[in-house]
Amino acid sequence: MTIGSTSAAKRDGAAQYDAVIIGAGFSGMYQLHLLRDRLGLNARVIERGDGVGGTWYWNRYPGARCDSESHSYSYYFSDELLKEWEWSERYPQQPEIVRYLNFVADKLDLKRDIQFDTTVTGAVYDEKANLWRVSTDDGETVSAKYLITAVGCLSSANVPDIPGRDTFKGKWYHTGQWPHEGVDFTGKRVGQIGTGSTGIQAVPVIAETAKHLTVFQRTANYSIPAQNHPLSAEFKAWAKENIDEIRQTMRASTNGHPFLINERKVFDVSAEERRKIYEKAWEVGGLRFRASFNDLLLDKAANDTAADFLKSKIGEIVKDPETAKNLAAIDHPFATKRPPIDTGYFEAYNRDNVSLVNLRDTPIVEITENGVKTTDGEYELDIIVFATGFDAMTGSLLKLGIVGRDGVTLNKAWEAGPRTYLGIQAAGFPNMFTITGPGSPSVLCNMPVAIEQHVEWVADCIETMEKDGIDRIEPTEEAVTGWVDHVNEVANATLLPQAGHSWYLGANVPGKPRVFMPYAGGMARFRGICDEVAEKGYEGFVLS
Ligand code: N01
Repeated sequence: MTIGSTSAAKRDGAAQYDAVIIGAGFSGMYQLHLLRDRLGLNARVIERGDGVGGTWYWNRYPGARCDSESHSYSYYFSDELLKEWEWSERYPQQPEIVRYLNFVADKLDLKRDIQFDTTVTGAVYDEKANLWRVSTDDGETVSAKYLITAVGCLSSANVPDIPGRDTFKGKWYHTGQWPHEGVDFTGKRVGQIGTGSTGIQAVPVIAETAKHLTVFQRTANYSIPAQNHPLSAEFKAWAKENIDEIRQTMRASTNGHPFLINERKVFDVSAEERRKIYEKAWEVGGLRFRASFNDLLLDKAANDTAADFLKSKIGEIVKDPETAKNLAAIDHPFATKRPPIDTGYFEAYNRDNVSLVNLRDTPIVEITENGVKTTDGEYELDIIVFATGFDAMTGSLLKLGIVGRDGVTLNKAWEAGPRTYLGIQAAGFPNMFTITGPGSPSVLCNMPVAIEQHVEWVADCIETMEKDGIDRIEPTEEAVTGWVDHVNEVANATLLPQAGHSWYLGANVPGKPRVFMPYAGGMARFRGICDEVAEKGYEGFVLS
């Protein structure tokens, strides 16, 4: 166990806190700042890693880079932080994000209240004392009135249980648990399983040094060029001079990005004009492509036009016709799975040392001691990279060993799928807040925007409770059911559920209940709902 500073240890000698926060990524750090520095509460963060960063602390795979534009991938609660920090590229690389979060942690003096290298093993609600008893892998138990999970949505690695995996004589790695010292691919035969956002970022970088890279693709994917570049001095100055405007745009937008979705519809324009719009969006690059029209996720025929455009680009880039055909054999509407953005992904298949295996035609049978065996034969490998994603949104929460009122575990309460009110609380778990929990916009949004909203809402709620002498807050079953229904209703009004194998639905993890987890009603709308709930005296919650 490492306690950030001795002053925290002394002050916290009684091992009883006002709040325990689990996780020291974007969410946990800001929550600590607000509870400690604004409300004057005694809060401790417990963090598994030996540094801040959360998702970005663990995801050190080759090519790891954020798909949000750097000037928007920042805390916007402090102009001072925004003015002092300088991003170097349009999209920040993982090491730069970790440097940024360390800069914030140091600036706000957060580390003294973060307990690093410590894993939470259980969190049990003691109804009599109205305290959460949080135990950790170092044998300690601490108590707190408030339990705040800030464990991230994509932090529980999904390593598929492919037969024979443990017999493999080479090395294997999951992208979300990447060795800190890095992996040397020089002269190695590498196999990569998975072509989601992560895999698509990793391929071109691994290909640069590997002797050969074999990519095992189960579901073909769209990808849009990131068009990454170093930020100019003019842009950096513009971003610092227009903080209010950028903040306002991000807060008004559906996805929390610093651009709005165009209001025109796909069939409002001619086919020729549409082609020009898509070409321009392709050149601009990144997630802005999705904002070209406002009905891409609402109307399948409209979506087909974007899908056809993106598939045609694959055909233009990839020289080998068979590889191009397999890469473009995409079975879901555009953006119904999180659309990856890339730097040289499709181009990498024109290299002599990169090849594609279409697992839909020739599925993996097993992993052998020498490599990966498909129905078509064995691929001999020295290294296997699992870019196979995460047990998203619920995986990390359900590993915490949470037990609520009457001894009911969170795993039991959510056995048919997660059930929250506003993504922030579950019935039967008083004073437990789940930052960016299932039922919140989170992963459908530029994460820092979603995080700031949730963290600030929780801080305001706790402030009200402390001022008014309220002991407990918990949603009613009725409010939870209403919210779960609303989350389903807004998702079903879009094309999103049509990607039947997406992690939004939990479909990537065998046995996981199929429930559409994030809130698809838009970040701005969600913020309005949360504000209204608070203004109406926390409607839907029981305060006692
Ligand atoms: O994971 P994924 P990811 N056999 O689940 C395949 C965020 N992110 O780590 O589609 C063979 O999307 C699976 O195939 P299929 C972003 O939100 C953000 O790439 O299930 N293949 C798929 O191809 C993203 O959406 C940034 O058929 C198997 C891949 O593995 C989320 O993280 C950067 C398999 C997994 O794709 C997750 O992305 C990177 C098996 N048994 C990621 N199991 C930012 O910029 C799985 N696959 C912020």
